[in-house]
Amino acid sequence: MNNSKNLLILILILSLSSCYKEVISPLEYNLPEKLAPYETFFDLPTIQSRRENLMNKLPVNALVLIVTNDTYLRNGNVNYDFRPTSNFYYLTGFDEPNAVAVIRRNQAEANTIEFIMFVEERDSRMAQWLGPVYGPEGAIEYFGADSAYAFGKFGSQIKSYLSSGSYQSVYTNLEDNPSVCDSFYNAIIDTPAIYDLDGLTYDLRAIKSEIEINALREAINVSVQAFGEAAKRIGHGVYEYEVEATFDYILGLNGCPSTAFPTIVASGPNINILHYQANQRQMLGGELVMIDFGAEYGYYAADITRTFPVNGKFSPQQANVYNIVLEAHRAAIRGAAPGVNYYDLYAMVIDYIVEQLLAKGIVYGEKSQIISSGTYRQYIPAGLAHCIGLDVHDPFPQIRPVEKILQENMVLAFEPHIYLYEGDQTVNPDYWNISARIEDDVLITSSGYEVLSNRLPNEISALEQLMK
Ligand SMILES: [Mn+2]
Repeated sequence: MNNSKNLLILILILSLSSCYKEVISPLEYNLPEKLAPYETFFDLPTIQSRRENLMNKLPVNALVLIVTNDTYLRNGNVNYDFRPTSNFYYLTGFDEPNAVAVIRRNQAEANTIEFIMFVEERDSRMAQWLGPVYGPEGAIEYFGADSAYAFGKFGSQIKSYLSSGSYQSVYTNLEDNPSVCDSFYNAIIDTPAIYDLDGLTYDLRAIKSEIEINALREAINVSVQAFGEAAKRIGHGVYEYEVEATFDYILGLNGCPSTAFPTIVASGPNINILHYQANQRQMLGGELVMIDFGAEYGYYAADITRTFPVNGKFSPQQANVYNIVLEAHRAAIRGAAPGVNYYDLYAMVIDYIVEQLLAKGIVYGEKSQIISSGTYRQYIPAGLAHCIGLDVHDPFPQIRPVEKILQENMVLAFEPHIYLYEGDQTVNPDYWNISARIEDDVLITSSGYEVLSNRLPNEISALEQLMK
């Protein structure tokens, strides 16, 4: 379907251009070739070992079929920027659309793994308009494919793999790409047993390799630098989007093509919208502004939040709330180490925050009642931490209902917070719209933790200094 979409675009382009009256023929001049994957992000042995680790979890007669994102229309002839599906990228390192990969055990020798790719063919006319692609040749040369075919051959090939009778089960994320899903079901004769691939891949992705940790460090360092610039931009009368623009500028200067998620610059009452992203409001002195930003580097996501006073100085009430969050943040990170249950840290943070909110007269009520009834969720609506990686909310394996165990080489964003909504009768009105979140990115090490974003301060005096 994508091939036909591209062909339609090509025909449209050719029909609009008076130069081409003849049948499409190869170009008679040279175009740049696509460069090899940039080695900072791409390590073939690492990616091959991921495929081996996956196949070791599966029965011998399993076939893995993994698809990547489709391209999506934005408007007119313009598509949204393509970004590969994280699981596909993790197992292939390949970042073009219109691609499918098959991983299976060799029928003759079950201990060897066969990796087959279906990718867009090299086509000089398409390359003239859209740039070069790797093609099946590049899939073999750079990505370690044992064999590679044109994307359009996927249907006939998968039909032959499955009708051979050697592969009884298919592990797949087909639903991530509806057009490939359609061509799969149109091609096959008997439907095999289909299993979800995502869960298996998530378990592997939770523990980061050195190359992944380095990509995260880079994304975090760029984000820290951007926070430093953005902090100086904040002030009375400044629009939220001006602060967002500072982030985008620093990110672009550092070779990050995108943020990892839409930047949140939430001032005044907007602070209480957890994933606010309109960023259109003019901020006023005396308010707080909560900023949640993360650069994406080599497809790895940073995720950092700071809360600033718009006029550069926290009021006593703002400082009260902020310092409760800061203490909770420090205590949670101090408790992070391999073998620790995430839910134990979360319970500790809830207990501390509720106790402090009551002790300082910020909310009304009784501690055990607020906790046991779940009322605390008014003030602490989100979780304490999540993993980061190829996705900003990366997989964090759930062992049992209340058991998520920290392990060495996991990377987590810790983000304790307090939200105090305007009109909430359980909250002292002096504190309405005084909300705060502090988020830092933390590597779990063999003996404890390393705060990867620690070059960005989070205590009040240092934040105020940063804004000058
Ligand atoms: Mn986060």
